[in-house]
Formats: sequence, C-alpha cells, structure tokens
Amino acid sequence: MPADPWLIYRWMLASRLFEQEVARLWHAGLVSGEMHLGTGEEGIDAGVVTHLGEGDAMALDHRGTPPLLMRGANPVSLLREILGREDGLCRGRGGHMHLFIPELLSASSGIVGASGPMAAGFALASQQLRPGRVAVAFFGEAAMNEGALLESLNLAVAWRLPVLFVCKDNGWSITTHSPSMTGGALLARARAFGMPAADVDGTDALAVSAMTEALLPHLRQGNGPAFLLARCVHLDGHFLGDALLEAVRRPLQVLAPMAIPLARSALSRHGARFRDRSHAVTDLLTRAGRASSAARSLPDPLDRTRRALLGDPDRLRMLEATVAAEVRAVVDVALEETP
Ligand SMILES: Cc1ncc(C[n+]2csc(CCOP(=O)(O)OP(=O)(O)O)c2C)c(N)n1
Ligand SMILES: [Mg+2]
Repeated sequence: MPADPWLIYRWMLASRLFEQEVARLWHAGLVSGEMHLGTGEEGIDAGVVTHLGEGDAMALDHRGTPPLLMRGANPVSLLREILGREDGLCRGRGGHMHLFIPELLSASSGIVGASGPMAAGFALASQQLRPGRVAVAFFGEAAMNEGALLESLNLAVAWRLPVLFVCKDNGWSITTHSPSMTGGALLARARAFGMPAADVDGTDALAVSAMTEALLPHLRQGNGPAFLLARCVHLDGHFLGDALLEAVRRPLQVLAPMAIPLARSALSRHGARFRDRSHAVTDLLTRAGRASSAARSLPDPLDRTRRALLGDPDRLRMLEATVAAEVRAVVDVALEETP
C-alpha cells in the first residue's frame, strides 16, 4: 500500500524535534560521549519503516534514534537511555548506539558494518519461525568496505535470507571522503552478490517508500535479500561538535584564530618537511570544500516532505503544533527524577 505522506511527515518531524532536544542536552553536558544524530536521513528511515509490520526486525547502526522512534520505541525510555539513566531503555548501558529492544525485534551497534550480521540473524529466525517477515539492515556507505557486512550480503543470498540492506550514502566516513576509499560502484557490487538492487534519492521520503514497497515482495515471498542505496546529507555532520562542519559553516570564527599558529608552524624549521605540511593543509581545505558542497547539494528531507502537504495548511499547522507539544512533553517527563 502506498505510504501516507502525513504519517511519514509526522514521524520525520517528531524525530527531528526529538534529536534537536538531544543536541540541546548534549551541548548542555548532560549526555556523555559522542552523539551521532540521524538528522538528514529521516526520509530514508521513514520511507522504509513505514512498510514494516508485526514480526519484522531492524538492525541499526550508530544513527538508530530516528528508526527506533518511528517503529514505536518508547521516547521517554529512549531519551533516558541516551542520558545514561538506569531507568532508560537498556538501563542506561547502551547510550544512543548499543541497544536491544526485544519487543520491537530491534538492535543497534556502533561497530561499523555490524548491522549486516545482526540482520542476517534476525532474518534466519524469520525464515525458520515467521515466514514472510523480513529484517532490515541500516548502515552507511563506509560499512560497504567492512568484511562482516560483505559476508552478510553473501550469506543472505546463499541462504535466501529475507534481509533488506539499506545503505544510507552521505559520501563520508567521518572525515574520509568515501569515494576515495571505495572501488567500483556499490549498486554493481550488491548485484554481483546475486541480489536485486535499486537506488533512490534518500531526501525524498515518498520515493524511498515507493522503492521499498517495490523491493519487499521479493523478500516476503522467500526469494532472498535485496539492496537499496539511498543518498543523503548529515545535517549535523558526523557527530555533534563536528570540527569539519564547524569550519565549513563558520569559516571566519573557526579558521581565523588558527591562521597565525598555522602560518607559524608552516614556516617553522622544525618538524615535517615543508612539502608534507603544505600537502596536509591543502588536503584539509579540499575536505572542507567537499563537505561544504555536499552539504549544499541535497535538500533537507523534512522540508521536502512538508512541501507535499502545503495544500492543506490548517491540517499541517495543527499537526506541527501537536508533534511539537508531544516532544516537549516527552522531554519534560524524561528529565523527571524517578524514585
Ligand atoms: C569497525 C569500526 N571501524 C571504525 C569505527 C569508527 N567509526 C565510527 S562511525 C565511522 C564512519 C562510518 O561511516 P558510514 O558507515 O558511512 O556512516 P555515517 O557515519 O556516514 O552515517 C567510523 C569509521 C567503528 N565504529 N567501527
Ligand atoms: Mg557515510
């Protein structure tokens, strides 16, 4: 069944506002460690999750918050988990990256590529216990160079496991430009394993939904896995406080204070050779330039989905007010102390 754009937008907005609250709490020092948000990839998450039902499983990467919220994880427990609290979803032991929620058949891992083997395991269980049900593996494009994920692609074909491999391609692995580390084309690579593969603009949630709907029958009918490649941009960079993104967004404030120390070290007679130093600076500027043009090259998926609903402004206004109030209430409750 085609997805309901109102529901898709509701999920995407709730996720975006929730993660904005997470960012606020992180900046306030209430969340320890790194924080990877899924802002910018909500179109992919919503477009896929909208086709999951009872008994379907999800294996997630380090950006698992949006799909978990969309799948129905308790947002108060999730926020408490992110805050490292004992009353969190996994007793505060997993943070935002290492979760297991049995009732949703969902698990996440910060180990790049780990969602492949996890999804293969979920799918093996489906094949044996719940025929017709599927597992989704969400991962970034850099995971496509991890052995564990490649082994999962292979095993899923060999054993006809119902895994939908969803590769969220933002073109970056932290500060490494992924094309510089990747041979060939990812779609061709997936097809070479022997599974159908399709690509889609990940900023277009409805297109992701249509493509997912087209791929899933292959899995549900027991024919093995499929692969979906979806492009996206991470609006908050790799993680909160991302230095590359900061330099791109606020070049004067970030780079100006570095100019004199940089010039001094470039001219210093000690340390690496001048050629190596100038090469390092050029490399940094090239990366910043690439990150900057990538950030401008794709639209925000939330705005894009919203535009499709502008025909009914009253309903839209009401929906946005409701979702904003719901997220505020979640945060208020999550921050309460429990006895
Ligand atoms: C096996 C492994 N290697 C390295 C890391 C460190 N690391 C964390 S996230 C990340 C980049 C992953 O890039 P990608 O898979 O494209 O996901 P994105 O962050 O772009 O969403 C790396 C290298 C890790 N967590 N696990
Ligand atoms: Mg990436």
